[in-house]
Amino acid sequence: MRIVVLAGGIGGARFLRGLRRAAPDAEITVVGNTGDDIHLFGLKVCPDLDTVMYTLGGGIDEEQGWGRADESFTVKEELAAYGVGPEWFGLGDRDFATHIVRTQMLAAGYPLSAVTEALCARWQPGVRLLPMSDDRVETHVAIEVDGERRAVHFQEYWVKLRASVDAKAVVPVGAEAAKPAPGVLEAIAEADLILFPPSNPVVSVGTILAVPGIREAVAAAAAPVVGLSPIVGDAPVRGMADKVLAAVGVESTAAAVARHYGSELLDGWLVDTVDAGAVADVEAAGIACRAVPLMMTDVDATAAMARAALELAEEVR
Ligand code: GDP
Ligand code: FO1
Ligand code: CA
Repeated sequence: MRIVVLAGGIGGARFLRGLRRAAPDAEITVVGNTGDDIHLFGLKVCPDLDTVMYTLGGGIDEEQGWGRADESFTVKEELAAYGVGPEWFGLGDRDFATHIVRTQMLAAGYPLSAVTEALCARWQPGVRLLPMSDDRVETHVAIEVDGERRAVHFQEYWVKLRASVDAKAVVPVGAEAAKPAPGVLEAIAEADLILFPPSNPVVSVGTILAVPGIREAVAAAAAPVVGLSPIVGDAPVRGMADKVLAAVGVESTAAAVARHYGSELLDGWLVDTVDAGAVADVEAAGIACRAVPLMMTDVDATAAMARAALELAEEVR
C-alpha cells in the first residue's frame, strides 16, 4: 500500500512513528512543510523536515520533540561571545552539522529535495521524505505591537514571542510562486491512502496545501483522505494552533478544523474520545467521523491511532 502523509514537525513525526509500526509493509511518502524554514548564521534550517528525519531516524531529543538528543551548545555560546545572534533560537552543535551539510549542498546547486534525500541516507527514516517544494517559502505572522502592525517570521512569533500576542494573519510568503517538489504530485496521484496527521492545520498542513497544485492534487486524488485532529478538548495538545487558527477565523475545536479542511479534501476525520460530541457535527459536513483516543503518549498508542485511520479509510473507500 502506498501512503502519502502531509506532515509538519512534532505532531507529524510522532504520528509517522506509529504509522510505520501499524503499516510496516506500506510505502510511506511524507510531504514535509518547509514554511518554518529560516536562514540563520548563513545556514538554512528546516525544522519540520529535520524533526521528521531525526524522530524516525532515532536522533531526536525525545522530551523536547525537536533538535538532537545528547546535544551541546558550544557553537551557539561562541557566536554569542561575538555578539552574534539570534540568541533566542537554540541551535545545538550536532544540529549545526545538518545545516552546514544542507547549506553546502544547496550552494553547490542541489535542490532541497536532493539534499533531504542525502541527509536521509544517514538517518534511514524508513519513509521517503520530500519537501513540499524546492522553492523558498517562509511563513510570516502579522502581529500588532503598541497599535502598530508588523510581520515577523513564524519562528520569531513562536520561539521568541511564544505566541504571546494574537496572530492577525498568517502568510506563507513565496508559496504562490512555489512549485511542488519533484515526486510530490505523482505520489499524491498514485497513493492508495492520503493522511493528514495531527499536525498544525494552518502553519503545517495549511502551508503545504498552499503550494499551487498540492491542494488540487489531494482533492482530485483517487485515494481516500483521512485526517486526525490536533485539537483535543477544544485546545491544541501543544503549540500555538489556537492562535493561528484564530487568525484564519477558525475555532479551536476538532469539528471546526474538519470543516476548515472541508469535504472537498477530507473523506474521514478522527477526533479524540473527549470530543465524541463533535462526531455528528463533522458527519453533517459530509465527512465520516469516529472518536478514538488521540493522545500520542507512546508508540503503541500512536500505532493504534494509525490503525484507526487505516480502518476509517477502508470504510470510506
Ligand atoms: P510542529 O511543526 O512541531 O508544530 O508539529 P506539527 O504541525 O506536525 O504538529 C503540531 C500539532 O500537533 C499541534 O497542533 C498539537 O496540538 C498536535 N499534537 C501534538 N501532540 C499530539 C497528540 O498527542 N495528539 C494529538 N491529537 N495532537 C497532538
Ligand atoms: N523550538 C523552540 O521552542 N525553541 C528553540 O530554540 C528551537 C530551536 C530549534 C532548532 C532546530 C529545529 O529544527 C527546531 C527548533 N525548534 C525550537 C522547534 C521549532 O521552532 C518549532 O517547533 C517548529 O518549527 C514549529 O513548527
Ligand atoms: Ca512546524
